[in-house]
Amino acid sequence: MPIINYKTKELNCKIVYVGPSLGGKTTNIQAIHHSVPSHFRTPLQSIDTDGDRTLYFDYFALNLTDIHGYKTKFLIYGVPGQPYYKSTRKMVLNGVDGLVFIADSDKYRMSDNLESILDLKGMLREYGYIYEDIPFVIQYNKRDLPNITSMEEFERVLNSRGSKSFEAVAIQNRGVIETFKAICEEVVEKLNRTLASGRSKQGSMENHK
Ligand SMILES: Nc1nc2c(ncn2[C@@H]2O[C@H](COP(=O)(O)OP(=O)(O)OP(=O)(O)O)[C@@H](O)[C@H]2O)c(=O)[nH]1
Ligand SMILES: [Mg+2]
Repeated sequence: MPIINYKTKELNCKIVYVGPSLGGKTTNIQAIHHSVPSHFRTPLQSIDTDGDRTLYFDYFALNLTDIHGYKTKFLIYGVPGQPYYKSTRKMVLNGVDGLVFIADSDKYRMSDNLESILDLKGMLREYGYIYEDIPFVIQYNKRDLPNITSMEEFERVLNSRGSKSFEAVAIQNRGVIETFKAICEEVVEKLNRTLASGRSKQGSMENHK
């Protein structure tokens, strides 16, 4: 649920990049951050890292133009993929409005992809969220590697929801923006529905005054 302040006409949407360790979450977020003009975004904070591995989380905020007269901000987060950092992942997932699952195409990492998506579903359940209700996009990253999982297998094993999915080579900036655009569109669509129902509720309350 986005944080909507009807009084100040501001709203914040939280998009979280999830997926197995070393799958390419931070690489995606860095590429998106780089592609946005600096006056639209805050500096990228990669809080606590060890080489390529995120130990806490990545974060930046993107200021959008108004949506329905609301000053809208997208808050972009990347979690640490290593199984050990579950409590941090869970904390970052609190209040999520949109999810991007970054899968690793390396054939030998299929079990890690699966473990990661099950871990995600478990945490969402613990929060009382319904996985199928949250805007969700999948990216099959590292398509440049020699031994990769086929798209058919990926779709069958990871994409039970039939969500939008994209092939990517994040280190070459391929598929990164397409994936980000897709999740933004899904989040905005849901937001439009939320705002429309908020307006009709407000209207019916005013009618009863
Ligand atoms: N070959 C290849 N390597 C990639 C690609 N995308 C990312 N990498 C590399 O994979 C490694 C891990 O990428 P990160 O973006 O740090 O992975 P992460 O998902 O943030 O990992 P955690 O923070 O541990 O969860 C880095 O060395 C990247 O350069 C890709 O498309 N192809
Ligand atoms: Mg990372």
